[in-house]
Amino acid sequence: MSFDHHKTLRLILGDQLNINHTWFNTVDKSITYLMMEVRSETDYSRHHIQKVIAFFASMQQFARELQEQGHQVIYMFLNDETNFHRFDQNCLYWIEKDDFTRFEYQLPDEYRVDEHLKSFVSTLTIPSKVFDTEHFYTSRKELSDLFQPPKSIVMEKFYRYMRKKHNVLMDENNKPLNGKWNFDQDNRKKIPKSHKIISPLLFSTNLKPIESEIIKSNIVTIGSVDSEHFIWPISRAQSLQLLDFFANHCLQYFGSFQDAMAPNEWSIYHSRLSYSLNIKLISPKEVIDKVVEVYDQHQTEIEYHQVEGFVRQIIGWREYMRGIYWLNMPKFASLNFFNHTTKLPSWFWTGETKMTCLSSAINQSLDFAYAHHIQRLMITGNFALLAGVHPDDVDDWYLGIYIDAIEWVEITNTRGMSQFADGGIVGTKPYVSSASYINKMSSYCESCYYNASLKTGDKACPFNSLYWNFFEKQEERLSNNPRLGMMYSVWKKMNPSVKKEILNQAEYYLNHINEL
Ligand code: FAD
Ligand code: DLZ
Repeated sequence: MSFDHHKTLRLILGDQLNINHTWFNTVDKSITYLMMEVRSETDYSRHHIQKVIAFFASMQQFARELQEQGHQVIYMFLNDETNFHRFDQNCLYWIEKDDFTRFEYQLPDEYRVDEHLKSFVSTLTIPSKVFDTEHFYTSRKELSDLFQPPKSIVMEKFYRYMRKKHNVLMDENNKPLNGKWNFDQDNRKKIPKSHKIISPLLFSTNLKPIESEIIKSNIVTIGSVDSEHFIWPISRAQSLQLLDFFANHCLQYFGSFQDAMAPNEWSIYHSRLSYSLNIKLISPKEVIDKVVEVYDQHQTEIEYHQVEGFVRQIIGWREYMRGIYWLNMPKFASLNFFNHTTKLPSWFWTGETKMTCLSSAINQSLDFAYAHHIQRLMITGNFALLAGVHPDDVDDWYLGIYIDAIEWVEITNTRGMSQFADGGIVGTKPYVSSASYINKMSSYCESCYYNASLKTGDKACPFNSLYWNFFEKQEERLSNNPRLGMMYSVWKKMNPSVKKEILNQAEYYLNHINEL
């Protein structure tokens, strides 16, 4: 029997489902874990229905696993009578009701929630403590500490630092395997007509009861779901199964087809591990270790560039974006370098557009709460930037629609990498393209109403005129960018009457944006 009268309440957020956290190493009856389904989180953005279901299902499963291990858990369901639907008020309710003498929580990944909980604990009369989530390779400040001004923060340099520090794909002389850090030039293949893509591993969990609760509480969501056969992993066991499937079946093609796109192929060889990673059902180290292990065992079948390309996403881009987020929030969330003001076209919410690439990327996002990186960047993101959509609107769409969307990784990718609204914090130039890139990397254009090779006329692909229009309009802001010099010189050399026709075409499309 314990004579310690301390009673500790520990909050676990919906994206903190790390069963390997040291918190859970020992069962301690003086500690109670608190998890809650709350409207503050379901309503801060209009989320995809699959995202809300996935979060609740994963949280409920995690609570069950903790209880099975002997931990004490309070789980507040969405429609519980006593649920104040805010983290602070629910915590306070339990602290007062059950006489807790300490409050503890883990560092939230999102600035909004971080501020909320900091403010909450500052009002408490009992001691509180915050713990690391023990998930990421890097701390919140590691990236910014590494690149103190006047050094600029360059992803490639950070990536090399991470490879060395964590000894990933390094040889015995501490040099990168195969003599080079980055094999990106091998990773730009279109899918050959003869190539049959392996079907993705989909789960089939019955989550109908959770969907019913969400409907009952009138939460406004987007997209569709077959909740009796829910396809996303919602437990650690399923997440590990998906990792295993990726490493054994998809890794060998990952790099080659990383930038490829095709209608009706919604994930190609992408891992679809972002949801499991972001809610911490699995750790980035587990993913890296598994992938490197499978590569080591199958070096004759798996080319090196396939693996390097994947490793770069996890220890490079993912950790880099987290560092960028904590260095630049909250000001990052209001940056609008181009002063864009256009509203997002209405068909972003329905998929009803004649452009096959956009219709495919948006429809699959509505159907699966997922699009792979190059669709997010070079189809939907590219269009929104060329059309001059306000970054708030673009962020709102990305934050809601994807199963993996949590602000730290959504906003840095959307406002930063994709919309260049940060003026160059994340990338050195805007990611925009005309139809020729889309045609090169996909088979979308083959079945499109528009013609990828036309710049003007009824059938001209909108990406073409919008592309040149964007550069023309942004000349003051962009023409000094050394990476865009060649592009500006092509535009300047173009026949003035052709240029005028292109700009007129763009204006027509922008004026009829909802009808494209
Ligand atoms: P894979 O292609 O299999 O890559 C493996 C893993 O690498 C991913 O699971 C992810 O954890 C990581 N990764 C890859 N690219 C990035 C990147 N650019 N930044 C951070 N991590 C990366 N990712 C999110 O997790 N949440 C988001 O809300 C999100 N929003 C995005 C918005 C835009 C406009 C863009 C261009 C990208 C966004 N990304 C986001 C990054 C990337 O597109 C997704 O991580 C990826 O598509 C998830 O699918 P996957 O797991 O199959 O990835
Ligand atoms: C995304 C999400 C949703 C939809 N619902 C909940 C919830 O009801 N309870 C909860 O604890 N977390 C939820 N989340 C995840 C949080 O928004 C996330 O933990 C914060 O944004 C911190 O990153």
